[in-house]
Amino acid sequence: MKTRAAVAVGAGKPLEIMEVDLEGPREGEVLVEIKATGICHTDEFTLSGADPEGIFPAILGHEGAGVVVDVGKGVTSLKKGDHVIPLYTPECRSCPSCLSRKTNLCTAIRSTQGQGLMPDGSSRFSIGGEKIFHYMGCSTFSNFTVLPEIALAKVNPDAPFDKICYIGCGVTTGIGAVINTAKVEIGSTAIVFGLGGIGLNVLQGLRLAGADMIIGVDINNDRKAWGEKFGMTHFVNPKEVEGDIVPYLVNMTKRGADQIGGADYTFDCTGNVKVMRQALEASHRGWGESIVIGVAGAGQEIATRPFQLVTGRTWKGTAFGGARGRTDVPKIVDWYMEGKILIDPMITHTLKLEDINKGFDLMHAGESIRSVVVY
Ligand code: NAD
Ligand code: AHE
Ligand code: ZN
Repeated sequence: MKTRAAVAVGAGKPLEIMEVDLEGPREGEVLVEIKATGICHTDEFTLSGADPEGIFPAILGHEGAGVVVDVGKGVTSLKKGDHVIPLYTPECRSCPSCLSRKTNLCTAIRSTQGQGLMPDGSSRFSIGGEKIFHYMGCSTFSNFTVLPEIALAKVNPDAPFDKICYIGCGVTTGIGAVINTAKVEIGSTAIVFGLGGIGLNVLQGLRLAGADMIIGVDINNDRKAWGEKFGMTHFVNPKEVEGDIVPYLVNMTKRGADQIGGADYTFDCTGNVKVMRQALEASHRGWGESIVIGVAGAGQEIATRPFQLVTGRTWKGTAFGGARGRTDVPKIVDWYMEGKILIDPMITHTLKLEDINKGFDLMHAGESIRSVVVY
């Protein structure tokens, strides 16, 4: 069949809208009509050429929602008409990682996914017989796409596609980082670095978890008002702080008789390795945990004095907020439908596929929180 898609033809080049050939689902695979897709900073990261796994030409996009159109042989958990959210972190429930119960990082198809291919090592996308690569196993910048059954979460059919697509990455990553990875307790203090599409969801996760002091840090002053909508209690713009921001934040979080300072939990939602260091060092001596969410480019490394860890701080990372997609994503959709979490205000722009490059421009300019393409 033919599908309309925004194709990433090369690093740093605008996406090109094209008619692409799409082969139907093979065994264990599902054909999905994508109804809406968010644009995440990770799409921009790969398009920029910074992603060591980036390959071109590819169809990017990993934050979608849609409807099952056809299923391949052997598919048992999904049928035509089901509403689904694609999962870049699948959940096979039978690989050593899934069975460990210690991680959400299912390994069933990770190696082919990283090569832009389906689990059998081939691509379903092509133009004139020339292969186009899949991306993060999802390729939601195509109106129709094929995914493995284990990479689809079946969700409430009443939920609006143009909002719940955001649960395919940003919402789940931010809230999950708080609940699944950090396991934040009531009354905690927290600092969130970067108040974009992920950071605001960390804020709303912290509010849900009952954190007390929630400091937001961003170089864009417009993000102060945004943070306040989602539970932030204090805002700091590092550009307006004289000297090192770490002692400034430690001082702000001083509590108790010893007046040591530092937050119980800190989160990097910028992808900047210098900020990751600041986040670790602004966490509390003895027990502070710093969660790395941001994704940094090829060749980038994090550094700190080992003393920071010797004195009891923990550096952790999280992918997809530690969520087990097929199990947790339907529940997060229900939380949205029940009004427990907010999504609508964060979707600042809705675009047609033809205008998808505008979504990237808005992100670069710091003008959008989330742009969503509706097919
Ligand atoms: P975004 O562009 O919407 O937001 C980034 C925010 O960081 C912006 O508000 C920006 O002003 C702020 N910022 C930039 N530099 C800063 C600095 N030096 N100090 C403080 N703030 C700064 O991006 P997003 O969609 O929220 O994604 C954030 C990061 O998370 C990206 O690196 C993305 O690739 C990554 N990500 C990771 C996962 C995961 O599973 N680990 C999932 C989704 C996104
Ligand atoms: N290809 C990159 C890795 C990028 C990365 O870490 N991706 C996150 C999801 S970001 C979603 O917006 C992730 O899931 N990581 C776990 C995994 O298995 O990729 C690189 O640096 O090579
Ligand atoms: Zn993402």
